[in-house]
Amino acid sequence: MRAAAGSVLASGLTAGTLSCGAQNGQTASDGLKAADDVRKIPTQCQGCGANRCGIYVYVKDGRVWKVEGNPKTYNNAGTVCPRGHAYIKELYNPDRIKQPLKRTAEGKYEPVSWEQAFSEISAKLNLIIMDNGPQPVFWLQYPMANMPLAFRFMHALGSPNTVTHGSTCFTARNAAFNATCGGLPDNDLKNSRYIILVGRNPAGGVKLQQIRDIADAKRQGARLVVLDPRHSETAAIADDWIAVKPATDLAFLLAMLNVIIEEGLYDHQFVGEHTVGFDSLRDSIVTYPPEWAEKICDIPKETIYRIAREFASRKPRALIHRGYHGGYGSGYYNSFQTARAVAILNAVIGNYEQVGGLFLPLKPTLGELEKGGHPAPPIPDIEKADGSGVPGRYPAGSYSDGISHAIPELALTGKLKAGFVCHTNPVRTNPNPSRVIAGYKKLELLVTIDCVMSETAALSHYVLPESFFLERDDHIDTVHSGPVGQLTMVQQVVKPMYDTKPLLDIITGLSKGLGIGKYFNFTMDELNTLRLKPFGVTLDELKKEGVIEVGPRWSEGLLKHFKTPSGKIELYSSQLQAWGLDPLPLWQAPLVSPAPSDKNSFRLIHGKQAVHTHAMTANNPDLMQLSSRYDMIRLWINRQRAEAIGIEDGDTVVVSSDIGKGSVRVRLTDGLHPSAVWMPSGYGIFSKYLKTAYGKGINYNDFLNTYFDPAVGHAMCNEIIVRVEKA
Ligand SMILES: Nc1nc2c(c(=O)[nH]1)N[C@H]1C(S)=C(S)[C@@H](COP(=O)(O)OP(=O)(O)OC[C@H]3O[C@@H](n4cnc5c(=O)[nH]c(N)nc54)[C@H](O)[C@@H]3O)O[C@H]1N2
Ligand SMILES: Nc1nc2c(c(=O)[nH]1)N[C@H]1C(S)=C(S)[C@@H](COP(=O)(O)OP(=O)(O)OC[C@H]3O[C@@H](n4cnc5c(=O)[nH]c(N)nc54)[C@H](O)[C@@H]3O)O[C@H]1N2
Ligand SMILES: [Mo]
Repeated sequence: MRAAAGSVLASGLTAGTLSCGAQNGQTASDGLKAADDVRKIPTQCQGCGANRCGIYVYVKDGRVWKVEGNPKTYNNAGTVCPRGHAYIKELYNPDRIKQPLKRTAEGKYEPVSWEQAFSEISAKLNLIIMDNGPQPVFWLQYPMANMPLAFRFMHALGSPNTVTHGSTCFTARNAAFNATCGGLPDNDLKNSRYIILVGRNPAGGVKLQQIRDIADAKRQGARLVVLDPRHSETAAIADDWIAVKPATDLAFLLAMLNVIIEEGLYDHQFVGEHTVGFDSLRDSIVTYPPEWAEKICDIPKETIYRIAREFASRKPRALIHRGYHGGYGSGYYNSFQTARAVAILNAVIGNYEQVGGLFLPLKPTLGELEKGGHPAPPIPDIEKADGSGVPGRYPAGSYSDGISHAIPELALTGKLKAGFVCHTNPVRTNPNPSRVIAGYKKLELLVTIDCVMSETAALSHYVLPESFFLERDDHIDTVHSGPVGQLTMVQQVVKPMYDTKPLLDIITGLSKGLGIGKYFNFTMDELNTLRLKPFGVTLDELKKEGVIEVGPRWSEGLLKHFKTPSGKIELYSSQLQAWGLDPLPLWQAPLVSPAPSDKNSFRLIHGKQAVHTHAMTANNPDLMQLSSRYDMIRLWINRQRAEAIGIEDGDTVVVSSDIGKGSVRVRLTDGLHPSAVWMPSGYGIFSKYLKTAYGKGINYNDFLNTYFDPAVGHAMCNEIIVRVEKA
């Protein structure tokens, strides 16, 4: 199935400039008058958690005016995506929280002083800990640069329950790479000559550097192959768009392995020297020839043979991208196995630590607070309440990420009683909202730290407003990915507009009444100065430059020892075997499938649009205006399937699953596998405090049951069957 380009929207690299000045009738192209007071301050964009781009923010006559990319940052190299341009304007969004809030008995919110909020929260938490110990306390946070502050706070209280959003995003992928090569590799896209993306769409799930690298590689003659049931923005520039049936990539990949091994196309020397378990893999893979796979993944066997041979013939400068969310981050029952197959395919062609292949990035190690006389609290030696990384529960799950969508379940059973939610919005971004709401409501104490009244904030006992990123300094960040070790930081650009505080001040304020004040007796400048010590860089220098490269820089062949039990890449994993999991990648059918006899039955899949971040930018007036102007809030449906049930382009349909129902307009397209409907993931805000976003569109989580993958604990967020009917 090959179709006309299905993308309606600009990809990340083609956004125009939206400036805050435009609100005042100015535009970015207006010339500067000599009398204007203009300052240009480097900081790090917070418009998403994925890129952390280095930016310059311009302040004109005291008002934030516009943003530019910092050319020195690896992740964006001088560019800014549409969200980055618009996000600075959130500073002036009238929906921001302007002072700490406390929920009243009637469910309304009244302003309270910081002192009152701190003393009431710590008094309540002290009682909960006195009765139950610290185990039922959790902290959930999108792991931005400030995450170490949360770890310190929770460890000081004695709780191991620090959790990230990972189980709804990437934990299946991470677990598989950890088991295979002992870490999460990066992709040397730029130097690759054959790039396969499996459910990865860097032009929609934006990574600016990756799009640039793919474009560079293509200019050098690389072939780009995109496996995606949908004609994504990246499929639009691919040499091959493989419209795989969703949830069945594993069959395609196993068959590729079969061809490469059976035909002897693998890198014999690399496999012999750097991997374990090849013989077992060869014995088991014989059951998965392309003739077997084509019936499952809906791609002709000839295509599978061709892609396998082309991929192997370009070795070692060929790669399957490590992936992110859409393909196998947390989507399916077989995501862990799918990610294992990806990791192993890269290994058999010997591309690890090779130019044009995968490499384990070298992150700079920041200096320690302890060295400055601030001892760390002991790390509690207790299992996590959610069972992540615990044998017999979710053995391959990540102990450091935890399982975010288990929190409401643990609250319902009383295992968690109190918690902090910071910079994340589980009530909108976790599966099964009514269950999530029930769980969070059951907590004896819920404190949300956000800049706006998210759905989660709107359920909390206390809402503590963090200063917007342009109003604060954060913990220094190491560059998120890539071959270079860089430091960047969120730096204050303007003074706080309201009675808000940066996270360190919030935690310090809470710590006093909790008897753990001794762990928070430093300022952010003192902390950041200590963090910089090993590099011979001063805080002033970093603040002036915005980004500084401190090494180490990855180069080919650096790594000789993988952090696995054998020290090699584990094609067969004895660790997985010991945990009672499949030690080799084996076919696993998806958990649910559309009803074959029901013409209205589809799998619901979803994805990012370049102009929105998760559920957090729908309330941005500029970005929401783009959604309206380009009519982006629509459910994609395959044209023939739609016509067979009397649905026309632009019709409103009712979408229903066993747990949810909603209506939305459709977009008919040839660019989607017939078994699926595809929903943009950035809409469906139901916090009535977010006036721009409220009530626009629907969200996949409304239709998704609460699932925990048995190996990793991830959410399996594409295991959804819906009925779609004309409204
Ligand atoms: N604009 C924007 N950019 C972002 C973000 C954002 O919110 N907005 N968030 C960042 C974050 S946290 C993440 S995790 C990444 C996500 O980055 P990606 O994982 O690349 O993005 P998604 O849109 O989630 O999914 C990519 C594609 O997976 C496809 N897909 C779904 N099911 C299957 C399947 O079974 N097989 C295959 N082969 N493909 C499938 C979807 O159709 C979609 O086109 O983006 C990052 N960048
Ligand atoms: N509905 C929906 N659900 C999803 C996804 C989706 O696209 N849509 N994607 C999935 C994926 S890939 C991921 S990574 C997760 C992400 O899910 P979340 O971690 O929940 O991410 P966001 O939706 O971006 O929510 C971020 C929250 O942080 C707040 N915030 C923004 N800036 C600041 C700040 O500076 N300080 C503080 N304290 N708060 C701030 C925002 O107002 C928002 O409430 O969701 C998963 N689930
Ligand atoms: Mo994500």
